[in-house]
Order: sequence, then C-alpha cells, then structure tokens
Amino acid sequence: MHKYYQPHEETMSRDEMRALQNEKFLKQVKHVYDNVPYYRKKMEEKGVKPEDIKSLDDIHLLPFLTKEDLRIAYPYGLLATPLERCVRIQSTSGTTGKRVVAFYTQEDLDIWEECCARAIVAAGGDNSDVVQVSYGYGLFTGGPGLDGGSHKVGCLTIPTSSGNTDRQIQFMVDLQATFLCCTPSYAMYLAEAIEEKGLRDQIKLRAGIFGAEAWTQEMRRELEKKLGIKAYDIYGLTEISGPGVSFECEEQTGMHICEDHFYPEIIDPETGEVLPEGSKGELVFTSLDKEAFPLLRYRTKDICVLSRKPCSCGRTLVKMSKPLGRSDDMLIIRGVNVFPSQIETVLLNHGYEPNYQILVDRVNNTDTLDVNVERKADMASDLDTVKSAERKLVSALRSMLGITANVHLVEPKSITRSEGKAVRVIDKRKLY
Ligand code: DLL
Repeated sequence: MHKYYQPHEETMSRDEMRALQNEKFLKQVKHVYDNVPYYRKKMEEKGVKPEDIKSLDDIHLLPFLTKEDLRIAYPYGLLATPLERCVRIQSTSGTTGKRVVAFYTQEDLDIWEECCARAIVAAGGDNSDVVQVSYGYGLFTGGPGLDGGSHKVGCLTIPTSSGNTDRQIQFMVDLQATFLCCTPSYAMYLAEAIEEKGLRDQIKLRAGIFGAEAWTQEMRRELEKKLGIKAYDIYGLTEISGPGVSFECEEQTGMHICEDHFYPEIIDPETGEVLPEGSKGELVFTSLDKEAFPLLRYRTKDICVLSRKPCSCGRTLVKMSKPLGRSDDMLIIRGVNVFPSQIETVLLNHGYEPNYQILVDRVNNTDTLDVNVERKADMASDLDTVKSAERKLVSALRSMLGITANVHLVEPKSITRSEGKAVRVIDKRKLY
C-alpha cells in the first residue's frame, strides 16, 4: 500500500494537473504584474502584457529571472505582498556581497512545509517516526523546512541542527531516531563516527533524507550500507521555497517535482529556448502560488532532465534527474553555496591583486576549501606579517561565505598567469 501526504495532488491525472497549473499560473502572472514593479518593467521591456498570456503554452513569452535580478532588486524589490503579511525570511548566498533574501507569508510557509511532509511520507515516514533534523537551522532553509514537514506529518522531531557530532549520535541512540535529515556529506561523517564509536548496533535509523548538494549513487550505496537505511534524495532552492521542491520516492529513480506549486521548464542555457521533454538542460521554475516572493521563470542554473515515465509509487508528479552539473560557477562546499566572485570581492577589498586560486577537495568525506593568493608586493614576508594577514582574510571570508577557508599567501607572481580564461577554481571532488 502506497502512502501519500496529499494523495489528490500527488496522484492526479495529467489533464487535471495541467488545468490546475493553468488556473494558478494566470492568477500568478496578474499578481506579479500588479504588485512587482521590477518584473512589470521586465515584461514591458519584452513587450508582453498579462492579457497576452492565455495559458501555460504562452509562458515562453515571459522574461526570465536570475540571481542577478535578485541582487539588483535586493532586498524588497521582488516582494509582492505588504510586509504586514510576511512572517519569515530565509537567505542564501548571492553571487557577490549581497545575499539572496526570500520572503514568506504564513500560507507560503504552509505550502513549503507540506512539500517537505510529502518527502517524508514518500520515504515511508508516518507519525510513529522520530525524525532527527541535522540540517542547519537559521537562514539556511534545510533545518526549518524539514522541521516543518516533520511536524506536519506528526513525527517526533529532534531539532539538533548541524554540528556537535557527539551530541547528534547521543540523541540518535537515546531517542531511537528512525529518520535522519542532513546533507549527504554530513550523513557520511556521522556514519563514520558511529562506526568508530562501535554504536552501529544501537541506532534504529531506517531512512535518510539527504540533499542540498550533489551526491552520487555510489555515495548512496555507502550510506545505505553504513547506516542500514534507505537513502532518499531531496532537492530545492531558497528562491523557490527551500527543500521539498522535489523529492524521491521508494523507486529512487529521480525526484518528483511538486508541480502543483512549482512549474518546471528545461531550457538551453545558452539561448534560453525551451527544450522538448526529455532533453538535458537548465531547470527553470515558476512559483504557481507563492504569495510573498513569487518568481516567474527563475533560472536555477541546475542542469537536469525531466521524465514523465510512470512511476511505480503511483505519483503522477513529473520527475527530475539528480542535478548533473551547473551552468554557472557556483560551488557547494559543506552544503553552503559559494561563488568564486564572492571570494574575489573579499580579496580585492583587502587590496590584493586578482591573482588567486581556489582549491576544493573532499578529505575524509568533508569538503575542504583552500585559497591561494599572492602576497602584496609591498608586504613584508616575515612569518608574523604573513600569518596575521592570512588570519584577516580567513575571518573576512568567513563572514562573507559562512564557512572557513584555509588561506595561503604565496610569493608575488607565483600563480601561473593564463593566456586565456584564468583557471581560478580547481575542484577535485567527483560529484556528478
Ligand atoms: O540547498 C535547499 C535544500 C536544503 C535542499 C536541504 C535540500 C535539502 P540553497 O542553499 O538555496 O537551497 O541551494 C540551492 O543547491 O540550486 C542546487 O544547485 C543545490 N542542491 C539542492 N539540493 C540538491 C540535491 C538548498 N539534492 C542549490 N542534489 C540548488 C544536488 C542540490 N544539488
């Protein structure tokens, strides 16, 4: 017997879904046009009016939105409801200094949490489960999203947030957690710590809901073996709501998109042209019923494929593949989105030349980030001066990125100059 959190929405026929999407879409275009001058201007520039949009078949007429638009419109420029109706923000990295801030009304939060509840139920969860949420809480959407979903399902929720591994394992053992929600790399770290402590027999986990960063099928098998669980993927992004935009079911062959809320398109990242179903391209989302922060045609920069092959779980929601890469240069390091341009901004603001290298690797299942930058020509080269300058950069990078980088000041002119595009990022992890 299959279980769904919202059986009607999750299993409706294609025709019914298309009709629902159309209805919400037309309302949403009007809501955005009437309430978001920034987007109205973009529509005017493209010569398109709400009356030109008669159904989803016309969606290609609408302009795209990107992180760049979010940066320009920061902080309130894309808000579509009065502040009095907003009850929460969540936030993630922007491409430079400005963070992305997404707003939610209470209804928006309810829908987001329902999507996370769908994910928990799709992974076999019900109100007898004990769900340990080890995603970060706070501005990051991982903790609050899964926490809300777990409450909606009626599970006992353990809001450990991330970090403090000993305490995580203690709770997992003492409260007999059955679900673990965290990034796949943190799950692997926890699995190894459990093994080292010889506590494998004392944990009762049966499922994991892991996402926010790329992970391979090999990593899934490892996690399933080490923790004795079924490991499910979950996808999402702050701009569209957070985790639960799509989630895996028992088939574990792609993630069902909550397409009654988020309408997906696949486009050619170069030309912006909409590609036929089954093509590999950039995923674009239109939020169909978001009130406070309704983004139309938001380019995720995630490359993937959509599939409508019937699923044995009975859900009719379209499935997306795991992201197969990105069409921009965003890195996800320890679950945190990092743009090379943010690092460059910090270095230049501290008077360094743009001669630097960013090295990313994964050591013992934990991502490492090293930044090599050339010492300023007029800077003394004694150890004290160098160490103190490095510490300053580490702290500035931490406040920009939210994670710690190892900074190494190297000899002036020692970083190889390139004759074409500079290769500034060397990512040795094999994620896709
Ligand atoms: O990472 C939301 C989330 C939290 C998803 C917890 C799943 C679990 P952002 O910080 O805004 O939101 O980052 C969004 O992360 O565009 C993808 O590139 C990447 N990403 C998210 N989930 C996955 C996944 C959250 N399952 C960006 N696999 C997205 C691969 C993922 N990449």
